[in-house]
This record gives sequence, C-alpha cells and structure tokens, in this order.
Amino acid sequence: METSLVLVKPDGVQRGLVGRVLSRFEDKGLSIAGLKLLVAPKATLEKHYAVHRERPFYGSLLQFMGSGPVVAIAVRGVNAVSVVRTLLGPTNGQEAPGGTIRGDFGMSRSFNLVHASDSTDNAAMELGLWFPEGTCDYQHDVLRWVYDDEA
Ligand code: 3AN
Repeated sequence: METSLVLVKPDGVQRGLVGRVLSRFEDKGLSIAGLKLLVAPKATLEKHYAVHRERPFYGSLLQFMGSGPVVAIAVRGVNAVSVVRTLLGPTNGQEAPGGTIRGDFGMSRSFNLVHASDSTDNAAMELGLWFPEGTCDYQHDVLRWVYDDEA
C-alpha cells in the first residue's frame, strides 16, 4: 500500500469540484485516509513547492495556492502514487485527455485544479507537511472486492 498527497487547489474548491474529485478516487477503489480544508500557510506552500523555487512561475504559484482554501486528501491504495497521477492527467488541462480530472474539468496549466505527489519519497514529505498529525488507518472493508489475491 502507498499513500499519496492530493490537493484540490483554490480553483477546484471555488468551482465546486471537491466532491467530484473525491469521487474519482473512491470510484477507482482507492481509500481516503485523510481529509481537510484549510487556507495554506505561506510556510507550508514554500516547503511544498521548494523544488520550483527557481522557476519563473514560483511567485504566482504561491500567490494562487494561498488565495483561498484548498482541500488536502491522503489517498491510499496499491501503487497509489502512480495511479493517482494517472487519474489527474498531464499538467495542462488543454492537453490532458478526457477521462482524467484535468482533462474533464480544466483548460489551464496554472489553474489545473489538483496536485498529487509525483514519487513515494515526495509523498512521504508532503504527507508530513499537510498531515503532521498523521493519517487515518482503518479497515476499508470493500477492498476485498477491489483487489484480487495478486493485488
Ligand atoms: P504537476 O502538478 O503536473 O506535477 P509540476 O509539478 O510540473 O506539475 O508543477 C507544479 C505546479 O506548478 C503545476 N501544478 C502548475 O500549477 C504550476 N506550473 C507548472 N508549470 C507551469 C508554468 N509553465 N506556468 C505556470 N504554472 C506552472
């Protein structure tokens, strides 16, 4: 099992897409292991996007991400990091294929509705940042109908 950190960005919250984004993960057979709505502190965003510090869009990215509430979601499942990235689609909504979250709901590269961890190492770092209290471990009974014995 892996756990990925997903953010519904301020554009996704304002556009009323939180429920539909959550449904994509639940419909797939992934488990929600953490969920909260918050206006992200600047320090959290600086740590979260440290890898983009030198990029020209860094300032506007931080400004946008702090401009309203985001929803942080811990999403758990077998190979969850890559499965969740596939569900999101490529960065730019204009290029993202139909059937993906960005492809179905977005037309922008910067207002691209959702973030998801891109590696298990980054997932661990991001989960520590957004869920310092830890995520929720529970028996998700439906999983025996989601995975066969081979996973
Ligand atoms: P992804 O979220 O698809 O992994 P990254 O990690 O390359 O994309 O970029 C992080 C975020 O920075 C993106 N989700 C997007 O909001 C923003 N971003 C990426 N590239 C650009 C760009 N060229 N101009 C403006 N914003 C960008």
